Amino acid sequence: MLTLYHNPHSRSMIVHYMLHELGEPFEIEPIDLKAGDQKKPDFLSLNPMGKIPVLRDDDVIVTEAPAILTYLADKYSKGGLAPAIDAPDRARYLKWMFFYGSCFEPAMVDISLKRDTPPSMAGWGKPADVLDTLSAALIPGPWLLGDSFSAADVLIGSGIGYMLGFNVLPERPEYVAYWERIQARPAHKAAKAADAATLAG
Ligand SMILES: N[C@@H](CCC(=O)N[C@@H](CS)C(=O)NCC(=O)O)C(=O)O
Repeated sequence: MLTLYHNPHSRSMIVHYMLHELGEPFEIEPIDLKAGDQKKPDFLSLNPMGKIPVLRDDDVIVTEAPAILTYLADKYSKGGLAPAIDAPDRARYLKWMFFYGSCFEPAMVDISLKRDTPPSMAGWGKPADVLDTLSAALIPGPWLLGDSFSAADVLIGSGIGYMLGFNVLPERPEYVAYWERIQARPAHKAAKAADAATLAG
């Protein structure tokens, strides 16, 4: 059985959405971030970083959202959400799975804090280049791999939605249209509805 340690107001919503795309049964272990559940010894034994998401797959623990999505897509999507290991698109797919943590997130922090990290020191270079790289990948779309929706869209699409919501990402038409396409997916609607029901108590 798959168990997601989850709080709807956190990055674990990316994995929650992914689980709905997969259609695989799973359980939620609620984490109260304000109460500090993520810093308690039992939780730290799963993830010493004291952060969610954490996924348990029977005896296997996976942490870090991009790693969890990569794991789930490879193990459970029967090729539906990740190109096969020898498919030509696998390289492009992996690039986006790594781009999220190594370029997208740090660039968003730079923009949010109005911080100028020297581009030659930063692995993500200039935030403007991150924005333009995303734009070029999303035109014409509909997905990062063209016509094939993949776990990379679950990851990058969720990040784009989150950052548009926080007014960190500029409202470029290609970002807004992509986020609308993600939100129109039945799995995204189902994940959102499940979180809303939990929050309503
Ligand atoms: N690099 C991690 C980031 C996880 C993360 O920052 N989680 C936040 C919630 S969005 C968290 O658990 N914060 C609680 C804390 O730092 O105490 C990933 O991609 O999974």
